[in-house]
Amino acid sequence: MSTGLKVAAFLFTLLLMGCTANPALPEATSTPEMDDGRITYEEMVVGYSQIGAESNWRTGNTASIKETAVDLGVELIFDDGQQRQENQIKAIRTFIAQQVDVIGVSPVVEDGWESVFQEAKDAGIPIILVDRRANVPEDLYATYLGSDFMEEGRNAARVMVDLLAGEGKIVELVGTVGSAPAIDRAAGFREIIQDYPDMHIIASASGDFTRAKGEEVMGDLLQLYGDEIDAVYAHNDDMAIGAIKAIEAYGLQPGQQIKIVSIDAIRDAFQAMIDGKLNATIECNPLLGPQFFDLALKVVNGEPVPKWIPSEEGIFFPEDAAEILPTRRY
Ligand code: GZL
Repeated sequence: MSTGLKVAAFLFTLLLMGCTANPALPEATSTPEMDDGRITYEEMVVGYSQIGAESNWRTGNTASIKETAVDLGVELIFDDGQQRQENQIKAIRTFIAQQVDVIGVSPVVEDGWESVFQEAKDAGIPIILVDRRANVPEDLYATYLGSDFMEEGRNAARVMVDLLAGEGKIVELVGTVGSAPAIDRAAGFREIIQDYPDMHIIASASGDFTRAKGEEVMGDLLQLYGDEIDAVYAHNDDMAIGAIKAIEAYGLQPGQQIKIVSIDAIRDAFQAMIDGKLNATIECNPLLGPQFFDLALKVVNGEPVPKWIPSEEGIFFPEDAAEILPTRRY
């Protein structure tokens, strides 16, 4: 049967099956019958090196990757790096030995990847950076799918300027030291507040993006600065929620006596805004599964892709939280 007839037969079969593609999923960019050397989702083997399970954002990100693989019929080999770079490097080497078609990785920190990425390139296996960037030459990865962390930091600062009317003392809860979001969210925030001489970051300390560490570090900062603190800038909602607990334990009212702005827009942040304990959350979208596998198939099949696909993201405030919360998926 000619290719044209094969395609017609396949399309007719789809019509008979009443095939309704999941609208949330990318359209398959190739079909089994179009045997032009390209592979299909069902034929693709993907190795994925995830950072860990440090925050609700991360668990939402992992769920999106795993659920999309099942929906598309992709063979996914998934590794949880438990927030340790050496575990991620080991996983990438395993994927190379297993000769996967493509590797997805969310680098826990920006530096230290060049050698293992070169090994993947030498093995002919493309790498897609997901969520976080790595400091490597551009020829060592196919594309980066993730947020503009600088803009997230700028947006947090713009909200903070309004909240404090341009003056006040801020403590900063920093994400994982050396990670792209921590570096850029800090830089973006400072880029905006440098124009407000009466706004000062009086202390920065890392809560490693976790709730427990955020509570611990905020408790230490309260011991040092107490009610001198006007506001908290947290690089993610989980650390902000930890800080809320510490502020209440200290005897102050979070969201009222100490303003709080954070990033991610997880469900618990919406609840904290409803409770009047958080003043704003900047969205950082973890639901990257459909885009990731769409990119992976294109890269494996040699189709051109942009070097960066930025996520679309918003800003959320308490007055809208109750209406939006039921719609949030992570
Ligand atoms: C951002 C992501 C960050 C989240 C944190 O894209 O890398 O890591 O903001 C998560 O919640 O731990």
